[in-house]
Amino acid sequence: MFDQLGEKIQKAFKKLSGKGLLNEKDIDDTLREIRMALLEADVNFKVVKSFLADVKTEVMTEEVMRSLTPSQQVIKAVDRVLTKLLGGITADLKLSGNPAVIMLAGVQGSGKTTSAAKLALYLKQKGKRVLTAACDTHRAAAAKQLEILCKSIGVDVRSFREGETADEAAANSFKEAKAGAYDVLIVDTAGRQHVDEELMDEITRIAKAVNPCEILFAIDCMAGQSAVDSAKAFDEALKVTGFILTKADSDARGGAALSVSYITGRPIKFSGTGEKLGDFEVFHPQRMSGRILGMGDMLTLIEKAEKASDAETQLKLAKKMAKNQFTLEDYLTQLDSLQKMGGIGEVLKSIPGAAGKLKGITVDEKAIVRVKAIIQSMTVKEREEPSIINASRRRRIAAGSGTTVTDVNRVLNSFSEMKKMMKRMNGNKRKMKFPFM
Ligand SMILES: Nc1nc2c(ncn2[C@@H]2O[C@H](COP(=O)(O)OP(=O)(O)OP(=O)(O)O)[C@@H](O)[C@H]2O)c(=O)[nH]1
Ligand SMILES: [Mg+2]
Repeated sequence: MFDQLGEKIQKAFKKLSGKGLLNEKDIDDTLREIRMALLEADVNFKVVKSFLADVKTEVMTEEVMRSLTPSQQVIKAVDRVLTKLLGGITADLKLSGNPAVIMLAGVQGSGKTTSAAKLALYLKQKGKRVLTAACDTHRAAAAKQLEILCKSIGVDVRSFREGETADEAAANSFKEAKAGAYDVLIVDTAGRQHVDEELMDEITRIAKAVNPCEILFAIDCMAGQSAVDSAKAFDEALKVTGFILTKADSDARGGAALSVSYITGRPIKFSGTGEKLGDFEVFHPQRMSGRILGMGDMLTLIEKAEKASDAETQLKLAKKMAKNQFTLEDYLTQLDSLQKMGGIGEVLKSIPGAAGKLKGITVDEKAIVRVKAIIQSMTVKEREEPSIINASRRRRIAAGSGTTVTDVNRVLNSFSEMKKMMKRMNGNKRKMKFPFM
């Protein structure tokens, strides 16, 4: 989402690098470029004005630090102010109550129902027992949607019953959650095209009925400043406790995401980065700023790696590598982890310094799928002992995986190269953690 903005700001920084001392004009020129970049990203003009004033104050008052060049100091100042703009420190969910109630709110189509299910999965993975409540009584299809999503992740749903109003449905869900000893109740509500009185009235009644500890407003990044306006109106009527950025994976310009926290004073707690239920991340202002400024995002990458592959599997693999027993089967496991981390492109983007260098390079994510298909078309014996794969077996594997013999040869050759490399590294008594990192 922030690709263009990041590119433009980084371009402005580039002009500073190589300069010795910076004078006020250099700084003003840079700030002017950043101003353009922010306005083009559809950031609220009031936010832009305050942002630039803060950066200038930071830069002008900053002590000269020996370890930083003048241009690095400007970057650092921008990073600090941008982090503040995005909310400062990471805001955790504050769960309290028995069960703790989280209510989702937002305008129509902003991603409430999807986010309710994503949040349920997120909490389930943290060991919580979650019940979701479908309280969008206006559309029967809405309850069905939540049911289908939650079924796919093994989370219970309580849909509204015939004749219940939304607040009655919420209150009854609360009773059931309590009786069923659930830790968390997630309440999905109805959206409207515009924030109107009727919606406010209904949602206020729901909140009264279940007393949520968190009211999360789903803000659609693609809706731009109008999303910020509705967030503000909503917050004034019913205090929200935080935001979920949705569709952050889109090519939205990012203005809404950059303005909403400043305009409302409420933190962004999560971001939705895709349609799949696992595409959901805790929002870290510091890391997001680093990403926009091209400083990479190693922490998110490490977290993703941990999620994608458990420590035990990694340890087993490391041992196998040390003994030179890494097989095609293990290779397959590694490819799975890589895919779970969002593919090669995502991983590369998170590495500091790599983001800029990736421009114009297209990563062929389908290559992973092809390699996986090839290995999956091999027998167990072949995966353990690739040397037995002769010409006729290669033809069979190619046919089985919908690829060509040349593709199969390429996979086998690169696997054999990889093993040679591991052997050399073992010989050097050097440790190797992950073949892809
Ligand atoms: N790419 C992408 N799509 C998303 C994301 N979150 C939601 N969507 C999609 O946005 C559309 C609307 O999402 P819903 O969850 O139904 O939105 P809603 O706010 O519940 O909609 P109403 O109940 O009709 O008001 C669906 O097609 C979702 O798949 C996201 O983070 N990324
Ligand atoms: Mg919905």
